[in-house]
Amino acid sequence: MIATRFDGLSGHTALAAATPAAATPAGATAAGAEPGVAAPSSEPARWTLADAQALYEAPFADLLFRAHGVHRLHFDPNAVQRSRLLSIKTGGCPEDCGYCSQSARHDGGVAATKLMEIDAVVAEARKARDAGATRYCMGAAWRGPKERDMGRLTAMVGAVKSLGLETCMTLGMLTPNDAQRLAQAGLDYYNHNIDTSERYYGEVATTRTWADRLDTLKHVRESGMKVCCGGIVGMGEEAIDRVAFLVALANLPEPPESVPINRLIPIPGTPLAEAPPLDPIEFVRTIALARILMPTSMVRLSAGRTAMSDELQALCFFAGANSIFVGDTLLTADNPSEDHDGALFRRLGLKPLDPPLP
Ligand code: SAM
Ligand code: DTB
Ligand code: SF4
Repeated sequence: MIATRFDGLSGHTALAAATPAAATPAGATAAGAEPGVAAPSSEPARWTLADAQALYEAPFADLLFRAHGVHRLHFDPNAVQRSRLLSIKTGGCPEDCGYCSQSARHDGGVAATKLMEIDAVVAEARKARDAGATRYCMGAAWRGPKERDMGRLTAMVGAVKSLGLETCMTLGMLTPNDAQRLAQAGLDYYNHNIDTSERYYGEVATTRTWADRLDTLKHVRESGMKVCCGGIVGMGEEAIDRVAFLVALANLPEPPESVPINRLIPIPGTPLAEAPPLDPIEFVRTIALARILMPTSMVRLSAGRTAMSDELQALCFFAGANSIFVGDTLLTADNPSEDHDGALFRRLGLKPLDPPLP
């Protein structure tokens, strides 16, 4: 167990207020009685913005101690899942997300391709599995899938799953029927990010609303698939937007099982190309808060690692991140090399984390 000398965290008023059981080791409060949450017996726990903000703004050591304690309660802190991404349909997207290289509305966006054939996807997935990935995420630059694509997509899910990989897709907005068909095909997770706070969303994308994103998440949840939902930080938002975005996720009727946290990769030609870089300490605070608010979810250190030092990534793992994307490319942007990540795992004594059994 973690040393108890600084367990109370009571020196910081705001953090103490969010930690009613001050004598309890940080993070050791039973699930279902999460600190700072008024939890009426039959209702799901609800985080208030004020309690979450107090955690986010706490002294760094207190925040990290608390987040790491929560992390250790639910996960092996020395195990990190390796996931792999493939862009199965790139570019030419009609949406205007200000961060994205794949929008047809931005200058210099990547060239548009057609939906990949199943055999080509399976060949890539097999290579990823043989290189150690246990989760395979397939992304398409669409507003949403078209009826004519659904047959190929569902067959693709079955073929990739039969390799023994956990499967995830991100295809844009889904109707209830789309979600049910993907679920029936065996898709484990659907990724659909709320990306930022409701307040800031309109600064980032105008061709759809934050509420549209929640509709798709509802259809995914009702289909029985697991929800993968996170966002991007470093888009010029305020700290309170980062807090509000995580509170929104934690307060969903059921929090997402998977929470990707992306740090903006500035893409030339996009509206966010010149966004001021986010302070790395703020980034770690975001990861730590995600871990505390969603104790049993996978917190995925996603886009932006190429611009992060090993030390920053080590802090993110300590704060509760337990998945990364491996391989030289994400969807369209660069990612650290497998050699670099292998060395990072060795330096930090990390081992691969297998996905939990269904
Ligand atoms: N078209 C689908 C959609 O919007 O739901 C899926 C693809 S989209 C590329 C998936 C996520 O990747 C976005 O929601 C965003 O969080 C992240 N992302 C995209 N471009 C990024 C960038 N330049 N830097 C960091 N994250 C990015
Ligand atoms: C997510 O939140 N991050 C991944 C995954 N979901 C699909 C995508 C990151 C994309 C980074 C930019 C690019 O490669 O174009
Ligand atoms: Fe299209 Fe998705 Fe990129 Fe937005 S994030 S422009 S929806 S591919």
